[in-house]
Amino acid sequence: MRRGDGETGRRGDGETRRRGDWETRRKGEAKRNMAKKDRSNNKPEKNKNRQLSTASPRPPVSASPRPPVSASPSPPVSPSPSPALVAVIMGSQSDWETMRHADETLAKFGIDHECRVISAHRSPSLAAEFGSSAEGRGLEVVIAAAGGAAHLAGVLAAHTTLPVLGVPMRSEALNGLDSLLATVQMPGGIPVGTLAIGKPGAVNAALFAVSILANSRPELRKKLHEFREAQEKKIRETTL
Ligand code: RP5
Repeated sequence: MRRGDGETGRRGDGETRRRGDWETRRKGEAKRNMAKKDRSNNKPEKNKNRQLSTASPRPPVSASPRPPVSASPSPPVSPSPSPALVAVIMGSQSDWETMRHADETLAKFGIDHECRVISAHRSPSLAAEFGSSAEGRGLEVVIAAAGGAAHLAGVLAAHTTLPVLGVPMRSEALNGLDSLLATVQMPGGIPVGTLAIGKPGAVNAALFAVSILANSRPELRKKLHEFREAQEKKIRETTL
């Protein structure tokens, strides 16, 4: 027996009004339920969207291939053997004012050398090309000068087993402390011999290169001794 029928049957006319009341209540209730259903139908929709936006995969960073690092050709490193024993490499032409002291020192000792600008970050493939071919070209020592985030010496050292001497350039922002730390703090495995910041580093890198070359060249060893003696003589003769 359905609940509504039974009740109506038992309670007669008086009950009809109550049934009417009940009908009204039922309709009202149905209406409220409908409204509630509508509301709850909207809610999951909202949640669904939120869930979707969280669960949806991230848009790919970029599907397009990277543009080439540089479209313009860099001057190639000559693959032919070089008469130069030492290379003086610097990250920018602006380093020349400092690095010309390395050039002059090497010239004083009569060392064949080459000077050129190669940047680890502005011409990375040229840096790799130079480092990889240095030994084959007959170079014996590489001097690398750079300023700021000065990774040139480390990058060249990564491509060659020749001794690489780093010269930190005096930078505008941090006075060369940045260059010094970037050059000297090589993780174990790829050594860079780091000299002083600026001009003294440039001179000493050249003298260090001469010392290395002098190991197998007695005439250079002799020249180094003479250089030291002349320096000492100058100090001894100094009067104030
Ligand atoms: C380094 O950035 C160079 O070795 C140079 O010392 C420094 C500043 O270069 P520029 O902006 O003067 O070319 O790569």
